[in-house]
Amino acid sequence: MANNETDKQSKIIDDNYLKNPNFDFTDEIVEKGKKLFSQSVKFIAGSNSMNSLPEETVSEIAFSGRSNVGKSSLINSITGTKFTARTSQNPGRTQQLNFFEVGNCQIRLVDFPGFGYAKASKSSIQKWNNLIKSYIKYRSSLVRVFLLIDSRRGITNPDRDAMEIFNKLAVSYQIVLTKIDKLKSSELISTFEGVIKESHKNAAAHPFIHLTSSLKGIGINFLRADIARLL
Ligand SMILES: Nc1nc2c(ncn2[C@@H]2O[C@H](COP(=O)(O)OP(=O)(O)OP(=O)(O)O)[C@@H](O)[C@H]2O)c(=O)[nH]1
Ligand SMILES: [Mg+2]
Repeated sequence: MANNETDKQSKIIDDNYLKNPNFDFTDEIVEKGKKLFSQSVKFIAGSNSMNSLPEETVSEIAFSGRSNVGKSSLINSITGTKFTARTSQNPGRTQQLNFFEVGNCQIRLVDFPGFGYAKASKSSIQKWNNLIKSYIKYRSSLVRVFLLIDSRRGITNPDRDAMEIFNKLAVSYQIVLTKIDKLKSSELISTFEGVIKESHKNAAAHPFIHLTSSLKGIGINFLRADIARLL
């Protein structure tokens, strides 16, 4: 992307954070986020059934969204590691709930399988969806769900289905736009505005929407800060 495009994009990001009435990232909370994720991160469990989940001893933050939206990449970016969560060009890489523990059992990040992955068999899609639903419904240590939306597409029907489930279960979720490095600034503005408008109609949606690029490291410190707030 040309440099002036990058500058324009940086301006949109500044405006998103600085002019948003829900902006409340102090230097202190940003530092707390950085410090949290300067610690080591380890994979502790991969679960494909409710019976095999790790014990609920630590608060958990889940990363949900369509297949290939960039969930595993975002976890790697937040934790500052390249290979903590496995990523792939091919949708359907993550096939179970993967749990990563940060620091000395301070918080866990949970990498979800993607929903809406057409190539998987119907029975495995059903199984993953049921597992995700049960996990969200019954996991009392779950403190926040991030719903990742590909900024090139904006909110699509599978995302709407997920939002409806979160609303029904009264699970607090927060939208994160991913891969913003792939958009021109004009496209980013129009997607962003559309997403804000639609998300405000959803009771359980957190009013602050993150703009991120795992590739370029954009928006990652604010995500770290929002996670650190939940400790
Ligand atoms: N340009 C760009 N590509 C990205 C970004 N984040 C992820 N990708 C690419 O998108 C593809 C999918 O990324 P993953 O992180 O594996 O996506 P996922 O949501 O975990 O996918 P599933 O596990 O299949 O549900 C990979 O080829 C990544 O390199 C980003 O910020 N910018
Ligand atoms: Mg994945």
